[in-house]
Amino acid sequence: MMAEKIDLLVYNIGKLVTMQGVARARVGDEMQQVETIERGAVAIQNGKVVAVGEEIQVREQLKNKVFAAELDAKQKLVTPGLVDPHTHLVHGGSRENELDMKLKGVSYLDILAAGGGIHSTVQATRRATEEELYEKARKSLDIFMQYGATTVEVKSGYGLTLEDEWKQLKVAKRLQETHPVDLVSTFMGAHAVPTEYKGKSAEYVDKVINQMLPEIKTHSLAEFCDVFCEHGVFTVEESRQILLAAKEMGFRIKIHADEIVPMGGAQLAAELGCISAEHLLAATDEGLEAMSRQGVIGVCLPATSFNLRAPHARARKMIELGIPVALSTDYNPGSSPTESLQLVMTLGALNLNLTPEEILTAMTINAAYAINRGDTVGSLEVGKQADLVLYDAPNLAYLVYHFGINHVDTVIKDGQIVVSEGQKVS
Ligand code: IZC
Ligand code: ZN
Repeated sequence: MMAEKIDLLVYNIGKLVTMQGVARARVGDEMQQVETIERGAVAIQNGKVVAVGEEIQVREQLKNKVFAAELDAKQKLVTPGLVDPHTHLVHGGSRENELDMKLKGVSYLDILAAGGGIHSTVQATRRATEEELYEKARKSLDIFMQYGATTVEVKSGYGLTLEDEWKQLKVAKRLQETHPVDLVSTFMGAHAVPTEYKGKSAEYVDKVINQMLPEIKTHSLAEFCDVFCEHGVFTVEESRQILLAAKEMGFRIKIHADEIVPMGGAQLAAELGCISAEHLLAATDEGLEAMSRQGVIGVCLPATSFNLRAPHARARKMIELGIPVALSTDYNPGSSPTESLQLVMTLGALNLNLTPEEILTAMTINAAYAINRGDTVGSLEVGKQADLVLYDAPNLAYLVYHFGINHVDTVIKDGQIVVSEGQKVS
Protein backbone atom coordinates (compact mmCIF):
# COMPACT_ATOMS: atom_id res chain seq x y z
CA MET A 1 0.00 0.00 0.00
CA MET A 2 1.24 3.51 -0.84
CA ALA A 3 2.00 5.72 2.12
CA GLU A 4 -0.57 8.47 2.60
CA LYS A 5 0.63 11.85 1.34
CA ILE A 6 0.74 15.00 3.41
CA ASP A 7 0.52 18.12 1.21
CA LEU A 8 3.17 20.26 2.87
CA LEU A 9 5.63 20.17 5.76
CA VAL A 10 7.08 23.47 6.93
CA TYR A 11 10.19 22.55 8.92
CA ASN A 12 13.33 24.02 10.50
CA ILE A 13 11.30 26.84 12.08
CA GLY A 14 13.51 28.84 14.48
CA LYS A 15 10.66 30.07 16.68
CA LEU A 16 7.11 28.89 16.16
CA VAL A 17 4.47 30.91 18.01
CA THR A 18 1.33 28.74 17.96
CA MET A 19 -1.14 30.74 20.10
CA GLN A 20 -2.63 27.38 21.13
CA GLY A 21 -4.20 26.61 24.44
CA VAL A 22 -7.10 28.99 25.16
CA ALA A 23 -10.29 28.38 23.19
CA ARG A 24 -11.68 31.92 23.59
CA ALA A 25 -10.33 35.47 23.41
CA ARG A 26 -7.37 35.78 25.79
CA VAL A 27 -7.50 38.08 28.83
CA GLY A 28 -5.02 39.39 31.39
CA ASP A 29 -1.80 37.35 31.65
CA GLU A 30 -3.03 34.94 29.00
CA MET A 31 -2.19 37.61 26.44
CA GLN A 32 1.45 37.41 27.54
CA GLN A 33 1.78 33.66 27.97
CA VAL A 34 2.08 32.45 24.41
CA GLU A 35 3.55 29.09 23.50
CA THR A 36 6.77 29.40 21.50
CA ILE A 37 8.36 26.23 20.10
CA GLU A 38 12.03 26.13 19.09
CA ARG A 39 12.91 23.97 16.07
CA GLY A 40 9.28 23.64 15.11
CA ALA A 41 7.34 22.22 12.21
CA VAL A 42 3.80 22.45 10.82
CA ALA A 43 2.22 19.77 8.62
CA ILE A 44 -0.64 20.70 6.32
CA GLN A 45 -3.27 18.60 4.55
CA ASN A 46 -6.25 19.90 2.53
CA GLY A 47 -5.65 23.44 3.73
CA LYS A 48 -5.73 22.47 7.41
CA VAL A 49 -3.08 21.96 10.07
CA VAL A 50 -2.66 18.21 10.76
CA ALA A 51 0.35 18.38 13.06
CA VAL A 52 2.21 21.19 14.82
CA GLY A 53 5.00 21.16 17.38
CA GLU A 54 8.69 20.32 17.68
CA GLU A 55 10.02 19.09 14.37
CA ILE A 56 11.28 15.83 15.88
CA GLN A 57 7.83 15.07 17.25
CA VAL A 58 5.98 16.07 14.10
CA ARG A 59 8.23 13.85 11.97
CA GLU A 60 7.82 10.96 14.42
CA GLN A 61 4.04 11.38 14.44
CA LEU A 62 3.93 11.32 10.62
CA LYS A 63 6.69 8.79 10.02
CA ASN A 64 4.48 6.49 7.94
CA LYS A 65 3.43 9.29 5.59
CA VAL A 66 5.23 10.99 2.75
CA PHE A 67 5.33 14.72 2.18
CA ALA A 68 4.29 15.94 -1.26
CA ALA A 69 6.25 19.15 -0.59
CA GLU A 70 8.57 20.45 2.10
CA LEU A 71 9.47 24.03 2.89
CA ASP A 72 12.68 24.78 4.80
CA ALA A 73 11.91 27.75 7.07
CA LYS A 74 15.64 28.30 7.58
CA GLN A 75 15.25 29.14 11.26
CA LYS A 76 12.75 31.95 10.60
CA LEU A 77 10.09 33.15 13.02
CA VAL A 78 6.63 31.74 12.25
CA THR A 79 3.27 32.97 13.57
CA PRO A 80 -0.37 32.27 12.74
CA GLY A 81 -1.63 34.39 9.83
CA LEU A 82 -2.47 37.88 11.09
CA VAL A 83 -6.13 38.84 11.44
CA ASP A 84 -7.29 42.43 10.92
CA PRO A 85 -10.69 42.84 12.62
CA HIS A 86 -11.50 46.41 11.47
CA THR A 87 -11.01 47.91 8.00
CA HIS A 88 -12.81 50.15 5.54
CA LEU A 89 -11.14 48.30 2.65
CA VAL A 90 -13.60 49.08 -0.15
CA HIS A 91 -13.81 52.78 -1.05
CA GLY A 92 -13.25 55.24 -3.86
CA GLY A 93 -10.62 57.98 -3.95
CA SER A 94 -8.17 59.16 -1.31
CA ARG A 95 -7.91 62.13 1.06
CA GLU A 96 -4.34 63.43 0.89
CA ASN A 97 -5.99 66.83 0.27
CA GLU A 98 -6.82 66.87 4.01
CA LEU A 99 -3.17 66.74 5.03
CA ASP A 100 -2.64 70.48 4.60
CA MET A 101 -5.73 71.31 6.71
CA LYS A 102 -4.61 68.84 9.32
CA LEU A 103 -1.17 70.44 9.53
CA LYS A 104 -2.90 73.79 10.02
CA GLY A 105 -4.73 72.31 12.99
CA VAL A 106 -8.20 71.63 11.55
CA SER A 107 -9.65 68.62 13.40
CA TYR A 108 -11.10 65.42 11.94
CA LEU A 109 -14.62 66.27 13.15
CA ASP A 110 -14.38 69.86 11.82
CA ILE A 111 -13.39 68.55 8.38
CA LEU A 112 -16.35 66.16 8.53
CA ALA A 113 -18.79 68.85 9.68
CA ALA A 114 -17.68 71.02 6.75
CA GLY A 115 -18.74 68.29 4.31
CA GLY A 116 -15.27 66.79 3.83
CA GLY A 117 -13.83 63.68 5.44
CA ILE A 118 -16.16 60.69 5.16
CA HIS A 119 -18.46 62.76 2.90
CA SER A 120 -15.76 63.24 0.29
CA THR A 121 -15.07 59.48 0.28
CA VAL A 122 -18.83 58.88 -0.06
CA GLN A 123 -18.85 61.05 -3.19
CA ALA A 124 -15.86 59.23 -4.65
CA THR A 125 -17.36 55.83 -3.80
CA ARG A 126 -20.76 56.66 -5.30
CA ARG A 127 -19.06 57.85 -8.50
CA ALA A 128 -16.88 54.74 -8.85
CA THR A 129 -18.03 51.69 -10.78
CA GLU A 130 -18.07 48.32 -9.07
CA GLU A 131 -15.12 47.34 -11.24
CA GLU A 132 -13.08 50.38 -10.15
CA LEU A 133 -13.81 49.70 -6.49
CA TYR A 134 -12.88 46.07 -6.95
CA GLU A 135 -9.52 46.85 -8.58
CA LYS A 136 -8.59 49.40 -5.92
CA ALA A 137 -9.58 47.13 -3.02
CA ARG A 138 -7.81 44.15 -4.60
CA LYS A 139 -4.54 46.08 -4.73
CA SER A 140 -4.89 47.03 -1.06
CA LEU A 141 -5.75 43.47 -0.11
CA ASP A 142 -2.57 42.29 -1.86
CA ILE A 143 -0.61 44.69 0.34
CA PHE A 144 -2.40 43.44 3.47
CA MET A 145 -1.42 39.91 2.49
CA GLN A 146 2.20 40.80 1.71
CA TYR A 147 2.37 42.34 5.19
CA GLY A 148 1.09 39.13 6.79
CA ALA A 149 -2.71 39.41 6.99
CA THR A 150 -4.69 36.30 6.03
CA THR A 151 -8.14 37.30 7.35
CA VAL A 152 -9.53 40.84 7.08
CA GLU A 153 -12.83 42.36 8.18
CA VAL A 154 -14.32 44.87 5.72
CA LYS A 155 -17.01 47.48 6.32
CA SER A 156 -19.35 49.27 3.96
CA GLY A 157 -20.31 52.83 4.92
CA TYR A 158 -19.23 55.00 2.00
CA GLY A 159 -22.41 54.48 -0.01
CA LEU A 160 -25.10 55.60 2.44
CA THR A 161 -27.83 54.58 -0.02
CA LEU A 162 -29.00 50.98 -0.31
CA GLU A 163 -27.66 50.79 -3.85
CA ASP A 164 -24.21 52.16 -3.01
CA GLU A 165 -23.80 50.19 0.23
CA TRP A 166 -24.76 47.12 -1.78
CA LYS A 167 -22.08 47.98 -4.37
CA GLN A 168 -19.38 48.04 -1.68
CA LEU A 169 -20.52 44.77 -0.09
CA LYS A 170 -20.76 43.13 -3.51
CA VAL A 171 -17.10 44.05 -4.10
CA ALA A 172 -16.20 42.46 -0.75
CA LYS A 173 -18.12 39.33 -1.74
CA ARG A 174 -16.33 39.11 -5.08
CA LEU A 175 -12.97 39.53 -3.35
CA GLN A 176 -13.90 36.79 -0.90
CA GLU A 177 -14.50 34.53 -3.90
CA THR A 178 -11.38 35.48 -5.87
CA HIS A 179 -8.66 36.56 -3.42
CA PRO A 180 -6.74 34.20 -1.12
CA VAL A 181 -7.31 36.43 1.94
CA ASP A 182 -10.55 35.63 3.80
CA LEU A 183 -12.93 38.55 4.22
CA VAL A 184 -15.62 39.07 6.85
CA SER A 185 -18.25 41.67 5.90
CA THR A 186 -19.84 44.34 8.05
CA PHE A 187 -22.71 46.62 7.03
CA MET A 188 -22.03 50.18 8.21
CA GLY A 189 -24.77 52.25 6.59
CA ALA A 190 -24.63 54.29 9.82
CA HIS A 191 -21.11 55.59 9.18
CA ALA A 192 -22.30 59.17 8.62
CA VAL A 193 -25.57 61.02 8.06
CA PRO A 194 -25.40 61.63 4.30
CA THR A 195 -25.35 65.29 3.26
CA GLU A 196 -28.77 64.95 1.59
CA TYR A 197 -30.19 64.07 5.05
CA LYS A 198 -28.44 66.92 6.88
CA GLY A 199 -30.64 67.95 9.82
CA LYS A 200 -32.86 64.92 9.21
CA SER A 201 -30.90 62.19 10.93
CA ALA A 202 -34.05 60.52 12.32
CA GLU A 203 -35.24 59.95 8.76
CA TYR A 204 -31.92 58.47 7.79
CA VAL A 205 -31.85 56.18 10.85
CA ASP A 206 -35.33 55.01 9.86
CA LYS A 207 -34.08 54.24 6.37
CA VAL A 208 -31.10 52.28 7.70
CA ILE A 209 -33.37 50.21 9.94
CA ASN A 210 -36.37 49.67 7.68
CA GLN A 211 -34.88 49.68 4.20
CA MET A 212 -31.17 48.86 4.24
CA LEU A 213 -30.74 46.33 7.05
CA PRO A 214 -33.54 43.99 5.87
CA GLU A 215 -32.23 43.95 2.27
CA ILE A 216 -28.64 43.36 3.33
CA LYS A 217 -29.84 40.53 5.56
CA THR A 218 -32.07 38.94 2.92
CA HIS A 219 -29.17 38.82 0.49
CA SER A 220 -26.62 37.71 3.11
CA LEU A 221 -24.29 40.56 2.19
CA ALA A 222 -22.95 41.11 5.71
CA GLU A 223 -22.56 39.20 8.93
CA PHE A 224 -22.01 42.19 11.23
CA CYS A 225 -23.55 45.63 11.68
CA ASP A 226 -21.48 48.57 12.94
CA VAL A 227 -22.36 52.19 13.81
CA PHE A 228 -20.18 55.33 14.16
CA CYS A 229 -21.42 56.56 17.56
CA GLU A 230 -19.75 59.96 17.76
CA HIS A 231 -20.37 63.64 18.44
CA GLY A 232 -21.94 65.10 15.27
CA VAL A 233 -22.46 61.66 13.72
CA PHE A 234 -24.87 59.21 15.46
CA THR A 235 -26.02 59.75 19.04
CA VAL A 236 -26.05 57.00 21.65
CA GLU A 237 -29.83 56.71 21.26
CA GLU A 238 -29.66 56.46 17.45
CA SER A 239 -26.84 53.92 17.72
CA ARG A 240 -28.91 51.89 20.19
CA GLN A 241 -31.92 51.86 17.84
CA ILE A 242 -29.88 50.73 14.85
CA LEU A 243 -27.87 48.07 16.68
CA LEU A 244 -30.93 46.66 18.45
CA ALA A 245 -32.77 46.38 15.15
CA ALA A 246 -29.73 44.72 13.56
CA LYS A 247 -29.41 42.28 16.44
CA GLU A 248 -33.07 41.32 16.12
CA MET A 249 -32.55 40.62 12.43
CA GLY A 250 -29.69 38.27 13.27
CA PHE A 251 -26.63 40.44 12.66
CA ARG A 252 -23.76 40.32 15.12
CA ILE A 253 -23.06 43.84 16.31
CA LYS A 254 -20.04 46.12 16.74
CA ILE A 255 -19.65 49.81 17.49
CA HIS A 256 -17.17 52.64 16.83
CA ALA A 257 -17.21 53.84 20.42
CA ASP A 258 -15.70 56.84 22.23
CA GLU A 259 -13.21 57.53 19.43
CA ILE A 260 -13.00 61.28 19.85
CA VAL A 261 -15.62 62.46 22.36
CA PRO A 262 -16.56 60.30 25.41
CA MET A 263 -20.20 59.61 24.57
CA GLY A 264 -20.81 56.38 26.49
CA GLY A 265 -20.27 54.12 23.48
CA ALA A 266 -18.37 51.60 25.60
CA GLN A 267 -21.33 51.33 28.01
CA LEU A 268 -23.68 50.93 25.07
CA ALA A 269 -21.53 48.10 23.67
CA ALA A 270 -21.84 46.30 27.01
CA GLU A 271 -25.58 46.98 27.30
CA LEU A 272 -26.34 45.61 23.83
CA GLY A 273 -23.95 42.65 23.92
CA CYS A 274 -21.69 43.87 21.12
CA ILE A 275 -18.98 41.36 20.21
CA SER A 276 -16.48 44.25 20.16
CA ALA A 277 -16.14 47.98 20.68
CA GLU A 278 -13.65 49.82 18.52
CA HIS A 279 -11.32 52.81 19.14
CA LEU A 280 -12.14 53.65 22.79
CA LEU A 281 -9.51 56.43 23.02
CA ALA A 282 -11.89 58.49 25.11
CA ALA A 283 -13.66 55.66 26.94
CA THR A 284 -14.19 56.30 30.66
CA ASP A 285 -13.37 53.91 33.51
CA GLU A 286 -17.10 53.16 33.87
CA GLY A 287 -17.32 52.33 30.17
CA LEU A 288 -14.34 50.00 30.29
CA GLU A 289 -15.62 48.33 33.47
CA ALA A 290 -18.98 47.68 31.81
CA MET A 291 -17.21 46.14 28.81
CA SER A 292 -15.15 43.94 31.10
CA ARG A 293 -18.25 42.63 32.87
CA GLN A 294 -19.86 41.67 29.55
CA GLY A 295 -16.75 40.27 27.86
CA VAL A 296 -16.81 42.84 25.04
CA ILE A 297 -13.55 42.72 23.05
CA GLY A 298 -11.71 46.07 22.90
CA VAL A 299 -10.31 46.71 19.42
CA CYS A 300 -7.50 49.29 19.63
CA LEU A 301 -6.41 51.21 16.55
CA PRO A 302 -3.10 52.92 17.36
CA ALA A 303 -2.36 53.87 13.74
CA THR A 304 -5.48 56.05 13.86
CA SER A 305 -4.35 57.83 17.02
CA PHE A 306 -0.92 58.30 15.45
CA ASN A 307 -2.36 59.70 12.25
CA LEU A 308 -4.92 61.96 13.96
CA ARG A 309 -2.31 62.99 16.52
CA ALA A 310 -4.90 62.03 19.10
CA PRO A 311 -4.52 60.42 22.53
CA HIS A 312 -4.07 56.66 22.73
CA ALA A 313 -6.52 54.05 23.94
CA ARG A 314 -5.75 52.79 27.44
CA ALA A 315 -4.86 49.27 26.39
CA ARG A 316 -2.97 48.48 29.62
CA LYS A 317 -5.97 49.50 31.68
CA MET A 318 -8.15 47.27 29.50
CA ILE A 319 -5.86 44.29 30.07
CA GLU A 320 -5.82 45.00 33.82
CA LEU A 321 -9.62 45.00 33.79
CA GLY A 322 -9.74 41.68 31.98
CA ILE A 323 -10.94 43.03 28.62
CA PRO A 324 -9.65 40.93 25.71
CA VAL A 325 -7.69 43.40 23.56
CA ALA A 326 -7.39 43.13 19.77
CA LEU A 327 -5.44 45.36 17.38
CA SER A 328 -6.21 46.51 13.86
CA THR A 329 -5.04 48.89 11.14
CA ASP A 330 -8.46 50.62 10.80
CA TYR A 331 -7.35 50.92 7.15
CA ASN A 332 -9.40 53.78 5.64
CA PRO A 333 -8.66 56.79 3.42
CA GLY A 334 -9.14 59.37 6.20
CA SER A 335 -7.95 58.56 9.68
CA SER A 336 -5.68 55.59 8.92
CA PRO A 337 -4.39 55.13 5.38
CA THR A 338 -2.18 52.08 5.98
CA GLU A 339 -2.48 48.35 5.26
CA SER A 340 0.48 47.46 7.48
CA LEU A 341 -0.27 45.44 10.59
CA GLN A 342 3.49 45.49 11.21
CA LEU A 343 3.39 49.27 11.65
CA VAL A 344 0.50 48.74 14.08
CA MET A 345 2.71 46.29 16.00
CA THR A 346 5.30 48.99 16.60
CA LEU A 347 2.70 51.58 17.55
CA GLY A 348 1.07 49.02 19.84
CA ALA A 349 4.35 48.70 21.69
CA LEU A 350 5.54 52.30 21.75
CA ASN A 351 2.18 54.02 22.20
CA LEU A 352 0.00 51.45 23.97
CA ASN A 353 2.80 49.87 26.02
CA LEU A 354 1.92 46.37 24.93
CA THR A 355 4.58 43.65 24.87
CA PRO A 356 5.40 41.75 21.65
CA GLU A 357 3.51 38.71 22.97
CA GLU A 358 0.42 40.77 23.85
CA ILE A 359 0.58 42.41 20.42
CA LEU A 360 0.66 39.10 18.59
CA THR A 361 -2.22 37.79 20.71
CA ALA A 362 -4.17 40.95 19.84
CA MET A 363 -3.55 40.44 16.10
CA THR A 364 -4.25 36.72 15.92
CA ILE A 365 -6.52 34.86 18.32
CA ASN A 366 -8.22 37.89 19.91
CA ALA A 367 -8.73 39.54 16.52
CA ALA A 368 -10.21 36.27 15.23
CA TYR A 369 -12.72 36.17 18.11
CA ALA A 370 -13.59 39.83 17.48
CA ILE A 371 -14.94 38.78 14.06
CA ASN A 372 -16.38 35.44 15.16
CA ARG A 373 -13.63 33.39 13.49
CA GLY A 374 -11.96 32.06 16.64
CA ASP A 375 -12.90 28.48 15.79
CA THR A 376 -11.10 28.43 12.45
CA VAL A 377 -8.20 30.93 12.49
CA GLY A 378 -5.98 32.89 14.89
CA SER A 379 -3.85 29.98 16.15
CA LEU A 380 -1.88 27.09 14.72
CA GLU A 381 -3.55 23.95 15.96
CA VAL A 382 -4.77 20.72 14.49
CA GLY A 383 -8.00 21.19 12.54
CA LYS A 384 -7.65 24.93 12.06
CA GLN A 385 -6.95 26.64 8.73
CA ALA A 386 -3.31 26.42 7.70
CA ASP A 387 -2.68 30.19 7.67
CA LEU A 388 0.89 31.03 8.67
CA VAL A 389 3.49 33.71 8.17
CA LEU A 390 7.28 33.25 7.98
CA TYR A 391 9.26 36.38 8.84
CA ASP A 392 12.85 37.20 8.10
CA ALA A 393 13.26 37.95 11.81
CA PRO A 394 14.79 35.98 14.68
CA ASN A 395 12.06 36.61 17.26
CA LEU A 396 8.85 38.52 18.01
CA ALA A 397 10.56 41.44 19.71
CA TYR A 398 12.67 42.04 16.60
CA LEU A 399 9.53 42.29 14.50
CA VAL A 400 8.12 45.01 16.72
CA TYR A 401 11.40 46.87 17.22
CA HIS A 402 12.70 47.12 13.63
CA PHE A 403 9.95 49.30 12.25
CA GLY A 404 8.70 50.77 9.01
CA ILE A 405 9.73 47.88 6.79
CA ASN A 406 8.15 44.59 5.78
CA HIS A 407 9.64 41.52 7.51
CA VAL A 408 7.37 38.99 5.78
CA ASP A 409 9.14 36.38 3.70
CA THR A 410 6.39 33.80 3.09
CA VAL A 411 2.64 33.67 3.63
CA ILE A 412 0.75 30.38 3.55
CA LYS A 413 -3.03 30.72 3.25
CA ASP A 414 -5.26 27.63 3.47
CA GLY A 415 -2.12 25.57 2.91
CA GLN A 416 -1.09 27.40 -0.28
CA ILE A 417 2.03 29.54 -0.59
CA VAL A 418 0.60 32.93 -1.60
CA VAL A 419 3.63 35.13 -0.81
CA SER A 420 7.20 34.01 -1.35
CA GLU A 421 10.36 36.06 -0.71
CA GLY A 422 8.04 38.95 0.09
CA GLN A 423 6.35 38.86 -3.32
CA LYS A 424 2.84 37.77 -4.19
CA VAL A 425 2.85 34.40 -5.96
CA SER A 426 0.71 34.73 -9.08
O1 IZC B 1 -13.23 57.66 6.31
O2 IZC B 1 -12.77 58.84 8.07
N1 IZC B 1 -13.42 57.05 11.90
N2 IZC B 1 -14.68 56.34 10.26
C1 IZC B 1 -14.73 56.56 11.65
C2 IZC B 1 -13.55 56.65 9.75
C3 IZC B 1 -12.74 57.10 10.78
C4 IZC B 1 -13.21 56.50 8.33
C5 IZC B 1 -13.07 57.75 7.55
ZN1 ZN C 1 -13.44 52.39 11.52
